[in-house]
Amino acid sequence: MAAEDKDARYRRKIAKAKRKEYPRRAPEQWTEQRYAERGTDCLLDGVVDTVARLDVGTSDAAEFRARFEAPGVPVMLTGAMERWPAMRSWTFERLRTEFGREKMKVGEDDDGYPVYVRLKHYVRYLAETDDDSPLYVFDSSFAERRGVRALADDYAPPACFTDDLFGLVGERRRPPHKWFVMGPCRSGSYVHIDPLGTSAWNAVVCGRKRWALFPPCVPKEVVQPKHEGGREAIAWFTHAFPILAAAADEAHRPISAVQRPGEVLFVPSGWWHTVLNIDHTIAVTQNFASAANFDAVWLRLRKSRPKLSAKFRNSLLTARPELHARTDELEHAAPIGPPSPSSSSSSSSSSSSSSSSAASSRSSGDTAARAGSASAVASPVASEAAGEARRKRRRCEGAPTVADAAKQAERAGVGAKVCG
Ligand SMILES: O=C(O)CCC(=O)C(=O)O
Repeated sequence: MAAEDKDARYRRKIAKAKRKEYPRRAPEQWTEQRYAERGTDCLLDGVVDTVARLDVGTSDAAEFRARFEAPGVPVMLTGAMERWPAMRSWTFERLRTEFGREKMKVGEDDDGYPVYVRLKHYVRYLAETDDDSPLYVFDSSFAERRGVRALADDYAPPACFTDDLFGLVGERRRPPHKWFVMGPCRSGSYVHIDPLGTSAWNAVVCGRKRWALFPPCVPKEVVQPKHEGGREAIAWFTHAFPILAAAADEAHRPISAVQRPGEVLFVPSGWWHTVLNIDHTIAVTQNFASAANFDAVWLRLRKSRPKLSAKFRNSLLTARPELHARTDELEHAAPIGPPSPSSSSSSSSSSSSSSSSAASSRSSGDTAARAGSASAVASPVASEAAGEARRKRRRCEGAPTVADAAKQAERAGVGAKVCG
């Protein structure tokens, strides 16, 4: 094909993907805020990185569980990706040359169908785009598609995350749980809570990601205030972040981190989070159910996926009898905590449409479960205790704050870092 035709084809394909994902957005609206002109440094405005680092080379999974997973505290793991082939082979150039003809998911149309773009076109778009909040590859089925599944052999979950309870129901039945994530600077994920009470890890191979996190007790209307620019990560960081960073209630101030290549962020069950890519970024992220978030996961699953929850429970009988017994203890428990299922999770991989969100990609086929997770449960027997738990959540009592995060970080020997 002549170069001119190739060029026209590339433009047509990108325009078509954008139209499918945001049918009501005119082409000129993609750049109307002119964020690209402000440069990268602005994307780091106001960041004080207070998330603790834990070097997996000098600590073990037990330390991670005790200090971070059990109490539900975010942490950045270092030294966990050194042996990943991905660290050498996931470059934009190699992805283009080796997988250029393969398609990756960049969103969903209004009917929930995936929108795909060939990698060779996406890599060019990533390098050239001036879009305010560009299309974002967020692909949960890459490991099952013949053309790109080799990518899944290029990494392995860090040892801290080997407790993967949904694996018990089999690959075919389990909810989507791994995503290949790639996007240019300014792309990102709008504030959301991950589905089904799961926790997540997110590993960056290329580029930097800016994170803001809030504990589960912070109400939706606080973390998702009305602001200019739509439900885009870049608009949130530009308009909502500065206001929240100065919130009178310390618990409502975002906990910030800048994640660099080779770092893995642990996002505990029920935590709100939003991400802005500072550079062109490649990452992989997985959600998981473990003994630590079991109550939250079970209660969400039972409510939103009755058939799957029955299979899950069955599989626990032999594999994890103690957790099977826990489902009996939770028989009369109801999930408490943030948000109604439909409102809690509206992550946007690149835009305002909730149907095109990172969270919706994560929960495809599981829309009802796209829920705020509960990290605490109402006791089946003690309604008084449940009431107290609810009151505590409202007050964010005991929840880690920015100050706690800074202390944790200091203990881990990194202290607070000012970026940008
Ligand atoms: O890397 C990102 O954009 C964040 C992903 C995320 O928040 C999620 O998968 O829940």
